[in-house]
Amino acid sequence: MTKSINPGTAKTSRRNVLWGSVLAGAAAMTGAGAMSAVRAPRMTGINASSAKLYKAAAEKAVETTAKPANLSGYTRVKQELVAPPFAPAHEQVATGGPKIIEITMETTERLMVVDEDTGASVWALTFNGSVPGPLIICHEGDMVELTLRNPADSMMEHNIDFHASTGALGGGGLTHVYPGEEAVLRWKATKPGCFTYHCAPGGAMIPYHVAHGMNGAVMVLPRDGLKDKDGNPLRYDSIAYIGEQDYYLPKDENGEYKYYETAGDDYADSIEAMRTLTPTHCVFNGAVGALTGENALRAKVGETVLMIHNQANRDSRPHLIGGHGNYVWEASFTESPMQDMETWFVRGGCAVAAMYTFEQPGVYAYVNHNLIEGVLLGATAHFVVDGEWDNELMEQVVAPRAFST
Ligand SMILES: [Cu+2]
Repeated sequence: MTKSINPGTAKTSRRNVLWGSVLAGAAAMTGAGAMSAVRAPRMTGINASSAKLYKAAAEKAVETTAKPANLSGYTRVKQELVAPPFAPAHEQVATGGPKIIEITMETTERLMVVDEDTGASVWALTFNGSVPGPLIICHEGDMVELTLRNPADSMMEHNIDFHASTGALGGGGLTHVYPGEEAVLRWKATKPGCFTYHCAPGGAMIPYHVAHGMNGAVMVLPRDGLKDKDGNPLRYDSIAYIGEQDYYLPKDENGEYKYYETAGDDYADSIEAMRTLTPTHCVFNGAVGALTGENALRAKVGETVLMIHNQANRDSRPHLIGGHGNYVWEASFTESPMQDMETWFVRGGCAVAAMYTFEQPGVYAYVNHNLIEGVLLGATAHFVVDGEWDNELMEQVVAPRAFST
């Protein structure tokens, strides 16, 4: 793939148009269509219908009788985003009035090894270089103000669709940035819960970017924090932010994973692999083993962990082996949490929060309890928990021994 077929390098006059996004969206479609004409001839129809959607959404956004947003009463703060599995510094209960939370993300394209054993690799399309992209945390009533930058040496155009936001394709129509461009989007967090965000640059490029890692989560906390069904406060000691990623990595005629020189080179092969709907990998945080062994998550007996599980593309069923979901917010923080669950459900295109207080030391595997995906395809993380064993809860009464018949 050369940059010349990347629509992002084509100069247009789109910025002469108010908001820019009408043509940006349309250009994205044309671009994706042009690319697919070269690499995957049957994509045109899909891209054309997506183009209509983009155009309609962006036109709605540019209807200019809209009043300017009233930003009085908001305090501006910056949130330093950090790489997963960690969470940015935040308050569990909001102090003061609503905030405008300023964040910056870069759309970074980078070659990542997905499985060292097989050499499987992917040109990951990322927010800030990680799969998943960083966790963003705000409170209901805050505004998130994102500066989205696409570095000049990128091969592709990118944008972001925040499921937590309202309007204009979740911001997808207003954040479409070509290499060398930046855009700033502000949206109000009106619904409390955990939500996916992902890149959605149009047509077949939408699943292509999402299946190459371009997704992450926002947590919108209630202003007065999390509560159980009786209204009692629930607090956590730490957050484990886990992004589940399904990859569809092309193989050669010998069954070996293919290597590509540049981001986007795998486009036609990937589309073909994606059409099988059969992932070659389901991994946590980008790669096999990203959260096991030396990279395992850590906790102590008595500590409460909030596990945030993001899956932008596909259903999942997290299960903490040896533990439970004491409180699980499968849908939103508006609903009372479900309690004492063995396995919970993450709808594809969703992020879910589950809270657990460790009661025993040891290694806990956190898996997708489709165990084929959890074990064979990679969706396993480990918590290593220190502390005192409690024989009341479990005891090996007799160690394995031969028995006489
Ligand atoms: Cu993208």
